[in-house]
Amino acid sequence: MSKYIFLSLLSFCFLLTACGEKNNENKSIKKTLQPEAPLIDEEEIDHLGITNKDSLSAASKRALLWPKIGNEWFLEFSSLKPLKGDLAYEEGVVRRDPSAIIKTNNLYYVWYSKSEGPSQGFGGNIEKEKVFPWDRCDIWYATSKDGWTWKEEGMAVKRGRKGSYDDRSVFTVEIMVHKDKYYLCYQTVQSPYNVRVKNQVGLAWADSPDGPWHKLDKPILSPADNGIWRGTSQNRFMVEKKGDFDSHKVHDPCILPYKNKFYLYYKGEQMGEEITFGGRQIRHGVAIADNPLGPYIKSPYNPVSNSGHEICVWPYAGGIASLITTDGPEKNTLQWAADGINFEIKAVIKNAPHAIGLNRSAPQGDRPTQILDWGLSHVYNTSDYQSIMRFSAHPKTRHIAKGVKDKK
Ligand code: AAL
Repeated sequence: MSKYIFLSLLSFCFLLTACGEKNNENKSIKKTLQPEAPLIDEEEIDHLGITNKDSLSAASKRALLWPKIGNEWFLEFSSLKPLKGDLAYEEGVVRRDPSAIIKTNNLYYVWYSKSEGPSQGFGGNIEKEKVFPWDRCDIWYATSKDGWTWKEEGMAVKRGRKGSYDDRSVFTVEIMVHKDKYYLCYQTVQSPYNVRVKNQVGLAWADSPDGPWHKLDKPILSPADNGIWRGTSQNRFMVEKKGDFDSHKVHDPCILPYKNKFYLYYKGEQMGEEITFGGRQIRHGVAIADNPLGPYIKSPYNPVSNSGHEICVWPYAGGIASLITTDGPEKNTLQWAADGINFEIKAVIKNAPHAIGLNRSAPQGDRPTQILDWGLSHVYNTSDYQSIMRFSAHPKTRHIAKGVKDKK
């Protein structure tokens, strides 16, 4: 293939990739890759360490298509540390999926899923036993002066009456504070908890972080209703039609006040989920409301991620930042969307903690990842029992050998 044809193709690929993007970094690459001179930026060739620009490997061709981004989003996580007091690991008890941490009256607050006893899976008696550690949970909360030693204060939101949409479990909670009111959004499941059960998202509000919590009568978010199961056996992979990315489950809800509206980010699970070249098919969506209590309308741009797991989002520089972990081809990336919808990769990271509870009281500094300096996560102490742990992270912009002074 002649150099001209290759570069034209490269430009075309780039234009497809970059379609709709407005940032300057991409404009400069676009300019670089257009067939008119300069065809390839010599500085970029040098930066990427390309030996011969007339013999580009597939990897070098891809690298030339990358947007030019700095390393200000790149960070490293340290190992998780155990908490003290009531949130230290307790055998026989599940405490998991911590909410964000808020600080009020000089106290940190966190909410989480809590249940007791082992899980039997779907092979046991699903009417009586727990199918997952997050089955038969209620939402509890704890407070702390220093973020290390926590006092469990009690239950915040309990499962609903038999027959209600949240009668089986309420779990994986997030907190939002807006205009002196407190909002908890969380997952709900109605009995029986079988593998085809569809879960929803509930919401409760209060005038104080200590409650009392007022639950809404109806869920604020439900799965898309456009998938079709094949047959009647309890098999979630057998479908006639998969439906939207969230046709089976809406998980990990998190509401952010944004642009005078309320953006409810969530994880979708699709009926007939497959394992792809990036692992599980998991994507995130957003539903937007004018009022914190809803109604929440799903964005027509959903899904807004093609990878990820638990939602971990925060406002930054007028847009929304998102940590994408665990599943899909873009797992282990930090992403940012100027409009809260169109996310772009800003850094590729490793060892991101699961189920992060962000420290929303962190100072709003210049660094995009300042909110990740410390926060909460959970670990599997055993397959039955999980406990909440503390993570920390630090930005990394230089690589320095031991004993060498950094003379930047
Ligand atoms: C987590 C979350 C949701 C799921 C379960 C508990 O990783 O995605 O909360 O339902 O696992």
